[in-house]
Amino acid sequence: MTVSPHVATDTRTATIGPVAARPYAWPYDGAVPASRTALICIDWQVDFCGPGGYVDRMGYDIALTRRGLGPTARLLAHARETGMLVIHTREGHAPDLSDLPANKRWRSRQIGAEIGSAGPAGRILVRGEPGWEIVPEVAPVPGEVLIDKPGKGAFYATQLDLVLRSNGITHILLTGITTDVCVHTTMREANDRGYECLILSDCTGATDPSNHDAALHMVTMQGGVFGAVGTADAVVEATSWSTT
Ligand code: C5J
Repeated sequence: MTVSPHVATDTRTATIGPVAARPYAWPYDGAVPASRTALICIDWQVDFCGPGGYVDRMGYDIALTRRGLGPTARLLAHARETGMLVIHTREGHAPDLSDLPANKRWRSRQIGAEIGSAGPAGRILVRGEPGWEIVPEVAPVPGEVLIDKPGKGAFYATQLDLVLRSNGITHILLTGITTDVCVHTTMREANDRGYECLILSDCTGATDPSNHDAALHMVTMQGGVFGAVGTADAVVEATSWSTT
């Protein structure tokens, strides 16, 4: 994991909100400085959206998981311009598979894409392999945070919470794949820790469109049980600047 100082390079400061979202205009507290906001890009790896990767090997359509790449690239540019903390996550296991639970390995074998086995993009879901890399469209730039995780949620067995708190982050924008698995798990984990979350519907994707829709719908229950659902354009439109 690489952490570099979160330094503003501009005399202008950006504020985000209120963002048009469901079921409430985000955030709950009206607006938030970009400096207290993190954009988390979850698992935009070849294994989840590239040819020959894990999702492809399982027989799912990678067009579904690639659908959010364009909007995410635009939102990334906005996050960099406004001074948000940008965090990228990667799901993967040590080359000796010592951090791979037996049941996760067994299940992947059932669907013909055993984690750790050799595939067209290298060993499936193994750190350091071509399939584990983030795709070029949304690749990290120097200074951005990288979180390597063995599970679905980005908080489990990682330093994510420490990084967020050390940088004064209170609000989180979520992009990535897949909507119903790693993005949702991370949103739930973040929400339970008190972070105010917005998931971007156009910056996510699932291996099954109805799962994508259902995952987003779940967020809107109970007045926004895990946060709210918005879009990249709505975040950009809700950004204002002031000069200090
Ligand atoms: C999955 C992920 N779907 N990144 N991982 O196994 O959502």
